[in-house]
Amino acid sequence: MQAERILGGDLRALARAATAVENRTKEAEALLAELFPHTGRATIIGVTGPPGAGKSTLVDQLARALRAEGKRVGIIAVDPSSPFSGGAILGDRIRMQHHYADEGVFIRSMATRGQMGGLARGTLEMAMLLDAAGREAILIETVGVGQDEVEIARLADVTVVVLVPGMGDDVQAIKAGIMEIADVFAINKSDQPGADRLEQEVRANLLLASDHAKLDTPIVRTVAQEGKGVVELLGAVRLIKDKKIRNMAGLWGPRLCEMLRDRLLERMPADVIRAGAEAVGERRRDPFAVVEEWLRDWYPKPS
Ligand SMILES: Nc1nc2c(ncn2[C@@H]2O[C@H](COP(=O)(O)OP(=O)(O)OP(=O)(O)O)[C@@H](O)[C@H]2O)c(=O)[nH]1
Ligand SMILES: [Mg+2]
Repeated sequence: MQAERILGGDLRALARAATAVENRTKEAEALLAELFPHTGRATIIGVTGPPGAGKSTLVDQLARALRAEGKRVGIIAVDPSSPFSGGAILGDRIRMQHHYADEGVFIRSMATRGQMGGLARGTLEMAMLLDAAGREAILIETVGVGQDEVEIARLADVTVVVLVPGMGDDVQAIKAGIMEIADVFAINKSDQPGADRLEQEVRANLLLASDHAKLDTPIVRTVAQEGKGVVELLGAVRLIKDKKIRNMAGLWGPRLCEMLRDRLLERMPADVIRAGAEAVGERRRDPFAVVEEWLRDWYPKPS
């Protein structure tokens, strides 16, 4: 019933479902199961980068560009609840408010629940909901600092890493984490000095990457506040998506692997794992026997 309304584009049903997904209710799980056959169509674009780089402004502009093409958009703002970003979501809400009158843009935020990987899972489920609801493009904003953000970036079909001029040393600092997940770089605030230098630095970093395909990573300059470079950015995102689809035979494989693994592990009580590790650590048992026992006890073969 609710699923039908969501598939039909009912906004109130979607908003209610989004809240249920955010709160991880049993109903949400049942609903997502029902909606699942209708997922896999949306383009999921991750936008990540350091605090204040202009991610929200850029997401807002991308949403506008997509709306201009008549596409329906979903935005997920991930709040890592870090001390840096207190109030970031509120700020985003205010900045993005002009979309609220437009039913073609649906905005939701996700907050950390404290458990490892939980944020990534919740975000994937929210994206699945929006996908089923007919949002052709889903934009996910995360602050690119921690592990959660790297995982969320992996959920996206295409990940845009937003950098800004004048943060030379920071490129070094964040390189390990987000340089490698970038499919496209946006050098935002290109109205400020230092864009040339930053582009050179990013290129130099790409040369060091072990993955040679990374050498072709597009670098697009943007001035998000003025909407400059946004159409070019969207073009680069689409090219990357097409390329990935050709090379990887679909983008959902790895994502679903993660999801299934996640679900499976969730069924395994943490204290059982801990007790097993302890027994192995004390050399009372060997690791192979412990795993065999787990498989027997927790994942029995259907008889
Ligand atoms: N000069 C200049 N300022 C910009 C540009 N894009 C965004 N800004 C400003 O930069 C500030 C931060 O922008 P946000 O879009 O909130 O940045 P963010 O990366 O989403 O920030 P957090 O979510 O808090 O990490 C705002 O005051 C924007 O108006 C740009 O291209 N040029
Ligand atoms: Mg923001």
